[in-house]
Amino acid sequence: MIKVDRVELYHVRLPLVQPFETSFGREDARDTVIVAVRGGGLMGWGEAATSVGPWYEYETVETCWHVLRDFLGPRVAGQEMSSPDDAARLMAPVRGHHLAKMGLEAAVWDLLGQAQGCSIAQLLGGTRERVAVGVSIGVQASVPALLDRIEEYQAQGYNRIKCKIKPGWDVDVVRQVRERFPDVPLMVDANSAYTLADADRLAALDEHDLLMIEQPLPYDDLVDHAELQRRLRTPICLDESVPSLAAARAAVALGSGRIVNIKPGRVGGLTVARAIHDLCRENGWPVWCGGMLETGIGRAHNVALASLPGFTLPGDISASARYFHRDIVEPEFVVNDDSTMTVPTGPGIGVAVVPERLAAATQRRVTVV
Ligand code: NPQ
Ligand code: MG
Repeated sequence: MIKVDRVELYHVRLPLVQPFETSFGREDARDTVIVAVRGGGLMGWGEAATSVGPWYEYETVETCWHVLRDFLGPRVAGQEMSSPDDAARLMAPVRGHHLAKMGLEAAVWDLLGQAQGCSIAQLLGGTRERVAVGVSIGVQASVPALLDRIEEYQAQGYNRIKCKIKPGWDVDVVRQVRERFPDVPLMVDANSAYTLADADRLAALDEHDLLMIEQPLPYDDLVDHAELQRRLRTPICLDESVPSLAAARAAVALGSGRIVNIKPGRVGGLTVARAIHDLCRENGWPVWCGGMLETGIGRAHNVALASLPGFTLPGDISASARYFHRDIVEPEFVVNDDSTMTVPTGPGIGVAVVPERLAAATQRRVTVV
């Protein structure tokens, strides 16, 4: 049992080493909200991996700030926690705002892990010491630039490659990637850039032996995803279409795909993320851990989640250096030369937040008592 004395929010901005471009836009820096909870002389850390605009998710830095400061923070501050489920229960009356909820729930996981001397992977029931990882590559200026990028990442240890696609940057690009790298474990992510009217175009990807096509259709259209899956040989992986356990159940029932990308932020916490993992496992759907360009804090929670047994496909969990000149945690996350990442074993997130680096990246700060 540990009492949360206070909740602190940090709006953090870290420049990206290269801009990241998807079908929904392009960003040069990461703006996220870091959440700290103090209690029992300890400090737990979480990340609401939001962004400046409502493109990937409807949440933004401003909505996370507002909802954490005015609703979620006050519900958790001053309360006794015996398990992270207590935090999830206290936050449940707030509808939606999953990224914000994950930030605070994750901080409580870290706090309780530290108090109990357990890593978050241990608390979750993780079974792996290393998790398989890959790299997600944004839309590039040209195909040769993309091929160079892939080569660069392979040299850094990444095996599985994910390319972002959008209309005008899809079948032809994938064909050229396949010609150059015939054996690379390859997948694509459309971030909802297509409709069912593009089914033939997407079916043209079938011949390129992709691991999966991620989120081809709109985020709320499980029925069309099911229809598209019937027309494709390549497995569809759902990302944006699975914001909750209920949505995962619907997707399985409808056959809207065959794989789920689980991001603890998108689903509103590690507790729900684990429940979706369990459901998928019972139904024979492999899962993998997605990423939202998190700092080392969110990254630590992702790595812990990916140590669960159903995470049988490589995650979008890359080294800190893939995104940032310098991460705000120590040690930074690195990729091993067999395309794995080692799960931290220390208490809580198992890495230390470096106060000077956090301070240097902080745009504003507020305390919720
Ligand atoms: C995805 N992530 O799987 C997301 C998309 C995403 C690693 O491909 C700022 C800039 C925030 C880009 C959050 C990866 C973002 C972002 C999510 C991209 O769909
Ligand atoms: Mg995705």
